[in-house]
Amino acid sequence: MKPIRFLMVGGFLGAGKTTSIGRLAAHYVAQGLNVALVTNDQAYDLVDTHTLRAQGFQVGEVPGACFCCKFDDLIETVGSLSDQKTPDIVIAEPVGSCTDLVATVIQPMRELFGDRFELGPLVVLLKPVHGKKILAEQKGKGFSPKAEYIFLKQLEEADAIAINKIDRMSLEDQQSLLELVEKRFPGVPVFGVSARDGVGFEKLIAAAAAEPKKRNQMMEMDYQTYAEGEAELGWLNCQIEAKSEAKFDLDGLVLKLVTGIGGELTDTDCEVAHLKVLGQTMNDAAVANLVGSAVESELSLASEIKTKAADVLVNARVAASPEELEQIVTSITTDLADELKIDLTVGNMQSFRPGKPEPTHRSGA
Ligand SMILES: Nc1nc2c(ncn2[C@@H]2O[C@H](COP(=O)(O)OP(=O)(O)O)[C@@H](O)[C@H]2O)c(=O)[nH]1
Ligand SMILES: [Mg+2]
Repeated sequence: MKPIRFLMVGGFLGAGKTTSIGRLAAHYVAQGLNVALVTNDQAYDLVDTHTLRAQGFQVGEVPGACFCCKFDDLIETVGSLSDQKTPDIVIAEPVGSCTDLVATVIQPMRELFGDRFELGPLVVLLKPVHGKKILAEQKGKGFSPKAEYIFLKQLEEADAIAINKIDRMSLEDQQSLLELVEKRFPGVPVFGVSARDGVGFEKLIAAAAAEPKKRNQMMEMDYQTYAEGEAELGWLNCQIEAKSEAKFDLDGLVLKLVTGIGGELTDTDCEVAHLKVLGQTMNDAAVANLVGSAVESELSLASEIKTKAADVLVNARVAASPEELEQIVTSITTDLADELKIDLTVGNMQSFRPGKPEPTHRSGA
């Protein structure tokens, strides 16, 4: 049997992985290939899974911890995607606070299941909002040095680095970021791309088709700093049931939730890594995102509908304690329910700090 090509698109929280994977998958489908996707998160109820399924893709999910700690679940999920028709390509999205993926996922897959999988390169997206500050070693608000350690380790292990969201950057900014990356990671292919509008995407497609680089040894990793950096990011996923006698604007609701929660977090000096809210009905969906405290909230998927009922999912990853995060999400939801005259019932609250990463396997070479 022909091996399944296995690709991962990595990068920090909010870098544009889900957006890129959707575009990459559409490219392979247009070539007549059978594509399946795998999402991953520390918690359950993932916005990304819904976003990619809404685009018509077959999506498996590995919730509860990152791929490296749930290696067997990843293999099983990929296996279940083959139930109907074996995919030609599987594209997996690792958790945006996860790193050391070559040693703990790609290399073990090669060693243990080399007959089933053809392992592709690790393409990592650079998130400019936080990347510029971290690479230029600027002082000021943002993440702690331990969270920045994860950001840099993700880039260090990349086979190729794609600076995403160039549609929002001047040519000068693109050039200076490119130079910072080249200086810090010499020899690694780096290019600019916009996953949203497709500019430069042919370079990402080419990078994903390339052979992974030969590694004589795995990246050095300080698991203590990694664990502490991850634990500084509070995690919250919850559901909100929205109901009203009169129809309400679904896009307005998801955007107001993100803007309200994001505003409160920024006011309390808690750096947002990624806050996303999905609102959906049987047939329609709206998604709003915030990817940093210094940027604006945005509606990334408009439903353009008014409805009397919707299911809402909130996924927040923020440099804040889970208690603080939960309190802010709950109080903003209560305020919005009053303001918009909608019943908003919060349920299935999961809020925590990610536990210490304990990979199932870690390859030495
Ligand atoms: N302007 C712009 N926004 C983008 C681009 N790619 C992704 N985004 C937005 O960035 C946010 C996070 O994207 P997402 O794909 O969910 O990031 P992930 O957390 O890495 O999976 C969303 O609002 C996207 O619409 C891009 O190329 N340009
Ligand atoms: Mg994502």
